[in-house]
Amino acid sequence: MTEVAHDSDSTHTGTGGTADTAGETERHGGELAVGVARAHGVETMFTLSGAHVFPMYDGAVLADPPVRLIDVRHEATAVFAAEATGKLTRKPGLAVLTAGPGVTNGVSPIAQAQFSGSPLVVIGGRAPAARWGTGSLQELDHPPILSSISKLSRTVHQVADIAAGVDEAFTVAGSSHRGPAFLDIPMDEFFNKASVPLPGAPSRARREADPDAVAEIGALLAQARRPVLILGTDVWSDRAEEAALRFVEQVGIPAITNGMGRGLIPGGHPLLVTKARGSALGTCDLAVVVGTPLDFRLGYGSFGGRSDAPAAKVVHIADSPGQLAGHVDLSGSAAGDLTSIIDGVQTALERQPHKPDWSAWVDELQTGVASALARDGDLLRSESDPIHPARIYGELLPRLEDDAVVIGDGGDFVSFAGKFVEPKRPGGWLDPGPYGCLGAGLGAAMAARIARPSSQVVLMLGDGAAGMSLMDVDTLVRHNLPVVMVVGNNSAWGLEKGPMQMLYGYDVAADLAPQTRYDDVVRALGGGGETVTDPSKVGAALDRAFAAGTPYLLNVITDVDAAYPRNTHGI
Ligand SMILES: Cc1ncc(C[n+]2csc(CCOP(=O)(O)OP(=O)(O)O)c2C)c(N)n1
Ligand SMILES: [Mg+2]
Repeated sequence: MTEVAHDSDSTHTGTGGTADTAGETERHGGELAVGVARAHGVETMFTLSGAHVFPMYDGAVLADPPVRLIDVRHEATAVFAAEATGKLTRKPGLAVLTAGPGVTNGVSPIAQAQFSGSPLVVIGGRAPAARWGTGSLQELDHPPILSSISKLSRTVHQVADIAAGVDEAFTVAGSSHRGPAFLDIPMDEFFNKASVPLPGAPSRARREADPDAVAEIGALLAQARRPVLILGTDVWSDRAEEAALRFVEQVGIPAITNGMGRGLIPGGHPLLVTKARGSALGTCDLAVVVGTPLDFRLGYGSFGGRSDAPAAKVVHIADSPGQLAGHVDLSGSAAGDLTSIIDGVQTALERQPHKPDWSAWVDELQTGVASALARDGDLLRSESDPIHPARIYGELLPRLEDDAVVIGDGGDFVSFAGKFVEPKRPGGWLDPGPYGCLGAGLGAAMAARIARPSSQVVLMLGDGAAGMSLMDVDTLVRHNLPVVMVVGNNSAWGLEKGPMQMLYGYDVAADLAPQTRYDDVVRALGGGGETVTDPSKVGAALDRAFAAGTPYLLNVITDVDAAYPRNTHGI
């Protein structure tokens, strides 16, 4: 890509550039940025208005076809929506934030994208370069604020560099290990025009792992008597879903899924043992962990040791070397394209002289799965009044289609979702991830409605979490994005109330107003909804929500004492 011309004196006309210099059309900064974003697959821009970024809007309007603009009520929602778009489509989502407070309102979701490895590009406005240092409105140097929570964080100083800068941001965000990239562009340069060629469609380079390391993992598996495979978010992000299912079925290894890995092995599959997770992880002799960090969600990478079992060997497979655990004594590891690694491990295992037979181990775990299902069944059918949160899932599960997108935003209420919902397909489960940031819900729901236009979209909200983004129902209504929202309304920050009680014998700052009518909030904003207090009425209310064709919120009053039976708090 070469820089051809730079018109630093031109002003924004609203009609787009038409002059042709050295064979290139002259375009303003917004047109250039949007043109590059489009080449990287962007169809939607999530934003909240501010003059610093007007050129991005003009660029979106002028694009052919135009880029869809979703204008939200809080910048956090815009970035959560772009992040969820990245998770669902596996291409970077785009959020555009105005200078200063617009950018700082986006900080938490950018951190979430960094923690979850979500491909995301955020373009910020910036006070004009020509006035820098003189105290113009919202004159804040953003990149230092974002540098610790993004893969790339920098200012593009000249209009002629915008196309290359935006291309780099999308390439970095969309390459393993995926994550957020942030650029800000001074307002005067954004409105200026330049004649530069736009880059072509991006290509995806495969990163091959060390073949000896891959073969070694095959040999370790051949020796294992009680192995377990754990499949996480990056298996989905790295498009290794077919290899993962093929591997599990052809070698007969029991598997557990987490994060966006849920659904890689469909709910009900004979080799899926997530419901016997405690015994699988506690009594295995080899844990092969693919595409997820060995963090608090996986006992920091310590497996085995339960019921007198010895500590298990651990193998970590990641999409890039920087993701491999440094705090665990690994028996094997490989980093690179996950499809190649999984296929390579299978080939290496099949070449071993000894063919392991893990069917007795799978049967043992499936016995555990069957007892867990029986215990779950009692809770899912609970007639308790006030309603047990599990009853809501008991009514939801039979109504979910295979391609449904289920989103969790909350504490205990979402932990129950994790326990009960076993998706049939990958890529349809959005949870808070290791950053655990409340407030992602409305953004994720609008992203899901756009990315999966014909799928059910169900947002499970704690009442506390609901308060962080519910105003963005207004955005769902204005943009005609019908989703089903279910609030588990226990009138409390439940996940904090229980632990504070446990530690101190009392709690403060954990109660919310009793039985708030969150459905009325949605109705006031132009959607629909109802409050449910009787367990036998949850199912019919869900049917009305799915049939509504508008954003619809079920406000289900639940039992605050029905806390999630938690044995880890992530610390
Ligand atoms: C932005 C943010 N603030 C605070 C927390 C701490 N926190 C974690 S869970 C939780 C309670 C959530 O309450 P609610 O959404 O009502 O769900 P419940 O646990 O009651 O089901 C809180 C406050 C957080 N994770 N994220
Ligand atoms: Mg609550």
